[in-house]
Amino acid sequence: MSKILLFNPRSAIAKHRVPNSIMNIAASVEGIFDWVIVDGNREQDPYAKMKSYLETGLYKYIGFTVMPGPQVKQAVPFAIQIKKDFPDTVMIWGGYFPTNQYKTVLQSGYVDFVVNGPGDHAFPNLIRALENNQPYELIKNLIYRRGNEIVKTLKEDLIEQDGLPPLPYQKLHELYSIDKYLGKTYLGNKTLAYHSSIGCPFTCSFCAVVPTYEARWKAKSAEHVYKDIKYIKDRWGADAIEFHDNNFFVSEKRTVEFARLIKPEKMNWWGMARIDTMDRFKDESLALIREAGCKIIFFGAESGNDEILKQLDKGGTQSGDQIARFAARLKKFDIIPEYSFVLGTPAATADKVMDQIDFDIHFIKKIKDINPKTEIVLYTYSPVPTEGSELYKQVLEAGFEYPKKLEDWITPQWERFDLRKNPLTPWLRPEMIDKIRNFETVLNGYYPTVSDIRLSSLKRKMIQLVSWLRYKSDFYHYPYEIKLLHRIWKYRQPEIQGF
Ligand code: B12
Ligand code: SF4
Repeated sequence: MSKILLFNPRSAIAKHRVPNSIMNIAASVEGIFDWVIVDGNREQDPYAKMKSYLETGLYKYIGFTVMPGPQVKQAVPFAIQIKKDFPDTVMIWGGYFPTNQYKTVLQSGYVDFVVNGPGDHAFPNLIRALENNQPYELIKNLIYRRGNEIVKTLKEDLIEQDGLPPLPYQKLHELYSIDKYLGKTYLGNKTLAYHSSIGCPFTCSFCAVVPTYEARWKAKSAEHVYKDIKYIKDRWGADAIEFHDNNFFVSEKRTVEFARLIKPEKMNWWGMARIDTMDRFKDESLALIREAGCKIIFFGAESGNDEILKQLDKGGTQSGDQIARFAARLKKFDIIPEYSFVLGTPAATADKVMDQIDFDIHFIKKIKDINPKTEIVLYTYSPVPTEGSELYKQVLEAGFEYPKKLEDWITPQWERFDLRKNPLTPWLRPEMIDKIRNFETVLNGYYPTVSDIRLSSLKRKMIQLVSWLRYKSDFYHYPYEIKLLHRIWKYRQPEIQGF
């Protein structure tokens, strides 16, 4: 029986996390097929490692997990090289990038199958079919080429998460020690990345989760999550948790149950949420969550402008007023809100685009006045193909186009696009991008993130002093002195380097 090689391309320079995406795929074939993981984060030369496995002639199936950005940078050249050196292998890609950019990925000619969304059933079913020379056309969640045509099979309902096989931590540990995946962060000395639910019930028009999970959400039970975490705590000493779910706090009941279970373990934790959802949580629930170790919560605030929230199809009941009120509410519970904003959405005229940016810059400063501990993460709007959404229609009408060839995604300008720092959207002029980036620099100078644990209090005070006048007088042009300090002190941006 042929074996499977699973590859997690490099996604971060340091602080590597348990590679949950590829681990889920390993779990799906555990006990059925032999597999190994090559983790690009943990290898000096990942291609050499993969080659050493492939040269044995035992590995026929190769699975890559690919999220946009740096993972594409390794995934593309390595896939090309593998197909050249080992043409009889079958190359299967999964994850957010191929799910959203499947046409370009399949037209490249060196990827044979894309798994469209969850791979927990699709992957083992596909390997079984290929291994036994059986048809794969009826397997759900697949995309593949048939001649010049691209075929998409039906989408499967979301799988009950408690029924999934456990992640093969012990086997991963034999390949790469788990201790090195438990990083020192603001939350603790050994922080575990855990994923407790998939998808999200909302349909925000700028979000890649929507085309992948189609407004569906399924979660593991609180009890299940607790047991998994307790196992890692007891076995490898994890003392903090980062929940990587798109939307951990969808259910107040599950959150409260989990908080009760985890409280005696004295672990700090972090997760992602929606403001309108959590604003409906009872005071007792918020207090319990904090007592149970939840120190900081990431929220997609997106914009203080209700018109833009509508354009972004933020759904629910989120409004600028609510965003501001909620920052004050969380202050009472000593939970740090980490608000992310999306600046640079399209508008009818260039002046309007600039006005929108100015509005949100003022709004962010207002939030900081209300609750100075609020962490701010700034993204520039980078379109994702949410077909059917009004916003995506506006994006196409404005002349925006994705690269036609897979290799183009690894050019520097598209890499910046992926990092949501410098999108190639036609309505955003250089002076607008400069304004956003310069404001971000000044803001990060005046309010350095708490998640940069290497930044001493002296350095914090120094950079605050240097940025003070600019911040207070709204003068953001050419903040070279702050940039220099950021560079010297290697200031970290949580959204790029890990939260
Ligand atoms: C952890 C994480 C990171 C970590 C990576 C750490 C690591 N382990 O390497 C860090 C913080 C570095 C990171 C960075 C970025 N990230 Co990120 N990240 C995530 C996050 C939160 C979790 C990924 C995860 O583990 N999922 C758990 C698994 C179980 O779910 P899954 O990946 O969907 O996997 C299932 C299927 O997709 C499929 N599948 C996945 N892989 C494979 C492989 C095969 C072979 C098969 C068959 C199937 C398959 O099957 C799986 C099981 O059902 C996701 C959001 C999310 N909740 O998924 C965002 C997310 C993937 N990131 C995203 C982005 C954009 C980025 C950045 C590129 C930009 C940014 N500024 O955020 C940066 C890039 C910088 C960099 N250095 O890479 C976006 C992608 C959006 C898009 N346009 O496609 C997401 C969706 C967040 C969001 N909502 O916007 N990220
Ligand atoms: S609530 Fe968050 S994860 Fe859900 S669709 Fe909107 S932006 Fe995406």
